[in-house]
Amino acid sequence: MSRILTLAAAQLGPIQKTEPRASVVDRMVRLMERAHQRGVELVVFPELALTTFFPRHYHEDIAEADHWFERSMPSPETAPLFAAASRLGIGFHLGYAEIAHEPDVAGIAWKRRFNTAILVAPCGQILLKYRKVHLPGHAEFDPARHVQHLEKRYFEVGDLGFPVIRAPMGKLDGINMGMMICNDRRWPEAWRVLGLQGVELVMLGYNTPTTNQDAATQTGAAFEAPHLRVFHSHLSVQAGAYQNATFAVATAKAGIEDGCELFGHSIIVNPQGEIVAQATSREDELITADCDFDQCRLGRTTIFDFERHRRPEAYRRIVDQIGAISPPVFIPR
Ligand code: CDV
Repeated sequence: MSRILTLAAAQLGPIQKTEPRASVVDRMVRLMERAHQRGVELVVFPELALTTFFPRHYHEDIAEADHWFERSMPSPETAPLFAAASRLGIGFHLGYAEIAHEPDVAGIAWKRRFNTAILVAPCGQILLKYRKVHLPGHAEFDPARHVQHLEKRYFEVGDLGFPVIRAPMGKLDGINMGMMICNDRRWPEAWRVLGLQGVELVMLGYNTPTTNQDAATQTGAAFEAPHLRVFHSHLSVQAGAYQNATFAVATAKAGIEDGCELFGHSIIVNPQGEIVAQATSREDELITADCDFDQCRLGRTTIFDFERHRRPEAYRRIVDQIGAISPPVFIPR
């Protein structure tokens, strides 16, 4: 018997700095309604889906950026998403900036900021929360850059690891679902930690500029052609899905936002690493696929049967070391 779930990536076109949350949420509800008409059971929205990608904007006082963050979920502004989910019987994944008042590792409670994603069941219950681990960019204003990328200024490194939940979704009794956010998709370690929990569906949102701004500052970085930006994004998701025998939904924000171009190209990928649906616009766009989760079985019982073939004793460097250490120069006898 097949285990089919109809999934959607709900790509969002640009959200300008001035667009109010209520208008964005309204766009998202429209996408959920279209998803429902197409029989979708789970919708994946992008990273920081409720606002412009604000880490491109510098605030000297970090507290001035607080208006980009959510203090509760749901909130009066996001409640229509939860209401639409329960009215339409659809689960959803949402990326947003989170302010949490929580103790840190030292046990001291303070105001903390994370780049967060949640998975919400059709009944409105939050099933799973993830906080972005791999924060790209920089913490201080960089005058050499055309566009800032201040994720390291506005967010703490996520403290929830890479969790997976097994829960009912759509007509399925149980499916193993995990999340990552944007830059995480480029790190095979993130995929494998999810893979080691038997993940069958990885959901991720992204905001990726068409131009590599780090390279654009000419700080010694080489040129990267714009078409390679899409290639590397897809390569990462397709490889991660294949090597962990999982479906993946990667949903973009797209188009020209506050004068900065985001490349879009949202995709749904099967456990063979094939793209089964791809967005073609830079607007709000819904792409869907009927995904048979029995397709996860082939990889995980053959080439990627972890129990039989993994050799963790040979992987120690992955956890013991952070940066690369070259071997000493070979000296011929
Ligand atoms: N939002 C992101 O994490 N964006 C990064 C960019 C900066 C390279 C990404 O990996 O797509």
